[in-house]
Amino acid sequence: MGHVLSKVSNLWHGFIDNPVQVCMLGLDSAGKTTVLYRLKLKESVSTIPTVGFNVETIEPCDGLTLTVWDVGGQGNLRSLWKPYYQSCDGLVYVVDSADKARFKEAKEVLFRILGSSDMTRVPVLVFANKQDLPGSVAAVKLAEELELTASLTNPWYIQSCCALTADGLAEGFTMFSDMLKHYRKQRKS
Ligand SMILES: Nc1nc2c(ncn2[C@@H]2O[C@H](COP(=O)(O)OP(=O)(O)O)[C@@H](O)[C@H]2O)c(=O)[nH]1
Ligand SMILES: [Mg+2]
Repeated sequence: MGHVLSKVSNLWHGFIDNPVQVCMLGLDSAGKTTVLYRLKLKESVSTIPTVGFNVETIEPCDGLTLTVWDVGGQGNLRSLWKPYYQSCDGLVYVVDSADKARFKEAKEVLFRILGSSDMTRVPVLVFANKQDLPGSVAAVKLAEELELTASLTNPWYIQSCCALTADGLAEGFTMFSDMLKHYRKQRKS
């Protein structure tokens, strides 16, 4: 586990001068908080628990701030989230790959988020989480279910993972940090 965490930490050293703000979203119970605790290298998980609005922010390593909250079931995007969206350089979207009944909701919510003008062209990493569960759907199949290939115009990557064991997390964040670096270069030029 320690090896995985230090690998993830090393990825962000290139961002120290200009830190990256990443939003991690997903339906409730997708596994976001579990991912968060796998990345909690340093101190400081701060939580704002308000009814129906639960935001966690951590700085797992220098150069990276992760802000995490549950989405879904709320209709419109809440105005309370606006400040987080506006400062967001990238999106990590966590999906429970075994919860087939909610794939449609997960897809609709993802596209609603990316429909916000602040999110145009930001890189998206989708974690196909809970791969250890029987009946979980493989990442390729989940990409179809979520219509990523057909409809997603942002740069994206899907990574299968198991947040409980941390399998796949370092791989996903490696790809994601490359996408973020590329995105920054493009924005500058
Ligand atoms: N089997 C399995 N359970 C997981 C995995 N990731 C999270 N969980 C469980 O799913 C439940 C919801 O996880 P949590 O991180 O609280 O989801 P959140 O609502 O998105 O923050 C908890 O019981 C976790 O232990 C995983 O990869 N495999
Ligand atoms: Mg949570």
